[in-house]
Amino acid sequence: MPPLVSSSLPPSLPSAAPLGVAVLGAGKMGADHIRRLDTVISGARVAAVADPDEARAKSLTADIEGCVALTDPLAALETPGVDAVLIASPGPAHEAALLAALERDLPVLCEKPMVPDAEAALRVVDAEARLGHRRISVGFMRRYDAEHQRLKALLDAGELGAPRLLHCRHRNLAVHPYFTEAMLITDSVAHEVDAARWLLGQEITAVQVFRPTAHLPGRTGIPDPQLVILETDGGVVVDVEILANGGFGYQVGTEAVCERGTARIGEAHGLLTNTAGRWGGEIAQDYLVRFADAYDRELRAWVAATRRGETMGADSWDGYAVAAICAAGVEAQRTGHRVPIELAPAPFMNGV
Ligand code: ISE
Repeated sequence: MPPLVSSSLPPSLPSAAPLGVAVLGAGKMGADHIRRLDTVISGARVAAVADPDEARAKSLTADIEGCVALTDPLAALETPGVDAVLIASPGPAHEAALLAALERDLPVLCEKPMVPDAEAALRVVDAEARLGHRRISVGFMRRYDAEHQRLKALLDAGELGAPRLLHCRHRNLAVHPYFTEAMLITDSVAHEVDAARWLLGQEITAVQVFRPTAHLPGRTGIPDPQLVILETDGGVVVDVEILANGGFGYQVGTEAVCERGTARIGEAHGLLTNTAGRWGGEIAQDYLVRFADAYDRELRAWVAATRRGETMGADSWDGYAVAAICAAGVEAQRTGHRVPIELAPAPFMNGV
């Protein structure tokens, strides 16, 4: 495989014009990105939106000048003035959209998971390698969260010595009725898988999942919470508490235990009050609120990088690695066994 270069301008982008973005998927995440691109991020405009629900696409784009609302994602990629693609459709639709974007040599920001299964992820990695330059950035937004960035800088600086353990907790208020037990790993713990690889600069080599035997199934009947143990090639153990239906709010936190100290992020956000002999604070109810700044920073970085002809953040290899590790995680969840992970040979140098 040829080494991939990351610098190649989008084929159709005139230098001073805003980056025309086609947004595929206008659900919760897509709608938030459409708003962000339209009102928060400079240097870009929403040129097309495609969603199977045409009425929804139309209502979200009614006030956006020059934006077309469509049902067909391929038609969105072909819309005049589209220079780049933001994929926010459900995971199973990602592979076709990514391959179509690569065929047209369009830069892509793809929401996580890049694709839900490892074989499909490898097909995407190979298609980008054949193209010969990087076009894909994967939207693991924690890499853009200020607290996660500070933790990474601290670990990289080595001030606390080598990391030994990461304790992670990931608690959702509630998940949709369509959420399956496997999605606890592929949709939720996927974030910790990416964050651990990125924070530590190490690869994950084995996974084990502990499910409570005495549980009160939530609305979805998912045994909740579960404990996922990841081992890395650098000898670090990462434990992840994943809670689907916590019922009180959205909490994401990590504590690194290192040779000479510990560091913790994700404790408290927002307003803290002191009154009537009590102190208290607010818990964000949702990832769109908890990580709002991270999403803003991520999109700003993507637009700027794309305008320079570059990609940023997690790449397609990271997308593949997370898919493969999560597939092993689902097997571990199903069997109760420790599952070793073997990644395919990397077709090009990657971020880890
Ligand atoms: C959701 O898709 C996300 O990406 C959230 O960040 C995560 O916390 C949640 O569990 C997922 O379902």
